[in-house]
Amino acid sequence: MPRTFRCLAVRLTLTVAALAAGAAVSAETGHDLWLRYAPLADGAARAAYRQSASAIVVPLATPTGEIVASELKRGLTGLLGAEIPRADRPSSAGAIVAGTPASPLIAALGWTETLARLGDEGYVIRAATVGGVPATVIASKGEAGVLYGAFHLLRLIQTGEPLLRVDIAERPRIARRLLNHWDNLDGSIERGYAGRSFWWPDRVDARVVDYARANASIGINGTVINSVNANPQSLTAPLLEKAAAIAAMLRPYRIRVYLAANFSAPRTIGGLATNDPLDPGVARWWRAKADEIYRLIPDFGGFVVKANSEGQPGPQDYGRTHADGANVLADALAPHGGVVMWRAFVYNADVDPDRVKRAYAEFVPLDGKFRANVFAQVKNGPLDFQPREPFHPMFGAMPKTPLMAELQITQEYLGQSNHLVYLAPMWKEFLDADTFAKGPGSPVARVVDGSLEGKSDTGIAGVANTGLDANWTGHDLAQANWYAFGRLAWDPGLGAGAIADEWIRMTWGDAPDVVATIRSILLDSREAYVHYTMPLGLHHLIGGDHYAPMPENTDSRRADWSATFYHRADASGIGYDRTRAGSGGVEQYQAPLREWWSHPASTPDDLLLWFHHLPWDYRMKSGRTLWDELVLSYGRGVDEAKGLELRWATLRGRIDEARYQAVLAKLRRQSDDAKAWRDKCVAYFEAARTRRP
Ligand code: GCW
Repeated sequence: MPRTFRCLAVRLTLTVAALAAGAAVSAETGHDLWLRYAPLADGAARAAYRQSASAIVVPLATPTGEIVASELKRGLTGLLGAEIPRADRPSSAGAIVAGTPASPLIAALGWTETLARLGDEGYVIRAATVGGVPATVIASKGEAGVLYGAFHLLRLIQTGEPLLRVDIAERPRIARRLLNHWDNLDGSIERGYAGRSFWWPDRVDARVVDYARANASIGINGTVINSVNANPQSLTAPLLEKAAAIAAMLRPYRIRVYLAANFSAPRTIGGLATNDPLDPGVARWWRAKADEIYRLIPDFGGFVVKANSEGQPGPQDYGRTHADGANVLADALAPHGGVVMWRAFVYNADVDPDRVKRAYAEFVPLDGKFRANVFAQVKNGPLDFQPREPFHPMFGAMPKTPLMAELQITQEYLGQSNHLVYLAPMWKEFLDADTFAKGPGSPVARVVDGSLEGKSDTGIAGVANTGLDANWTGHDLAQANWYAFGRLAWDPGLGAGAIADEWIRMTWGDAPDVVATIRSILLDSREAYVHYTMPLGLHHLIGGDHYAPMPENTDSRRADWSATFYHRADASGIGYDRTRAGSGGVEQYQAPLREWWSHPASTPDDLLLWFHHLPWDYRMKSGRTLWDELVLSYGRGVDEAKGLELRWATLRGRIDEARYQAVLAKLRRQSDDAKAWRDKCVAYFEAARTRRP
């Protein structure tokens, strides 16, 4: 066939394929996230589900019950392409019944014991006979569980799971599943790459409702609505009233509001002469402030505090400890049931020459000194949200203190909203990492969920990647990270691939080839990013924007904001020596990790230069020299980034054109940026390697 005809034929085939895909190719903005409820493509499946969805019965006359009913209606109507009516009781086969044992319909099922075991947020979804007719029941002891169960049921349909003989029992493994918004009161967002804030300075109501729905659908039950670099004004009466109005909107979705508090509030907004946590007047001030907050927000969650970190005020300004500081706030909140999440993101230079050792050095000696309602909030790694870090050694080292894990959904150091990096594999690496705190089989996930050390209050926080951009997250594929965070917070045992599958089916469609292609793109993206930015355990090769490669960065303000401080590349070699001969960072890990990571041969390649400074001709496990391996990795990353783009290009006509093009443009940029990373880093290290000492 002559070339022009061949092109025409290909184009025609594509058009026909696009038409066949029908609704799937209509323009989409991404606003609907994974709650698009697009009609199921498979007519037989639609018909089968309609048999199981003849009516919606929600005997729960509360705001949450109303949300459950309207979400089921919206979801089922969209997915099944027919109006599903609401009813007071099931009258024909196939009703969907959702409620708590407060309703006689649910109480009559005799499930009380099971529901008690699953708690207020847990639920069952089961086929049962209700009022004499076969039904699918969503039941929970609490309203939150009914809400979560309703979203789960919709997810079953969205992902093509059969409802016949359904028998599901779920409960969250972690109690507090929070988003942290680094939103400033002027509407800007620190490290936000998807537009301005929807809380400040003025609440954007339509956004807030959809935000609440999205979070409820993945089990998020709390949100910190202002930045940890907290403006003390956040705790003044007018802003507390704004917070209360937000809390009122989120409450029926079972999301509690928390606030970031500035430790200097007693002085700056209270007019006191000091913030000294041991001063009785300061303690009184915090108690009165807590009382005021709870009058406005009866279910207020508590405070997150960044103290004595990056210039923020804190108890050390008065010669007091982090425990003294946390406890004064904790005592004020305790009568109301609130908690303090005291951040362990501290790295004061006088504590230790190695930045990654400082938080452990300051906090671990305080284990047992915090009030029961204090969490230490600890980032996944000891540096700062790098593309790859070993887990933070505080996990497993503070058996008496609840530790709230802090993950970053916004991709500050991971390409921001330009690069696709699906974060679930990275978070799984963290959650599955064995701390050896109680011998082998002591993963971080079991520290965080409390089971390893018998902790009752548990939590995990994700720094949000949302903003006012039409698609919420800037990059359409970054929505997957918000989704994955919620799913892992609910159950850290879920797999990154399984979560990706769910998200893709709900967000893009369920044609097997589409799912497989997007899945492979997502799952390969994190390792690709590591390869072309910071391979072999290198870290912090950036400047102040935390985006572009800047291995030459030597920051005059602080050595530990530099790149050279970490890679230490010169003619003798490259990497940060954290063995006993170096900074001794390995000592903060339990045996046998500290032994393994003391020797290059027993350190995994992908953390090699995190723990070791090695000569360029060091022989890697592959047989190659370190230098060759490094260059290879940069090149591989570039190829992999290109591969993401090429695989995406095969989706043309298989998904809606608007999002197809938007993502393609981002992946092209990513592919170009990957080359820039490779070229800059390889040239820089080559020069360092060959420079005469
Ligand atoms: O990652 C760093 C960021 C800061 C941030 C800080 C923190 C909110 O560069 O922007 O401040 O961490 O976590 O406190």
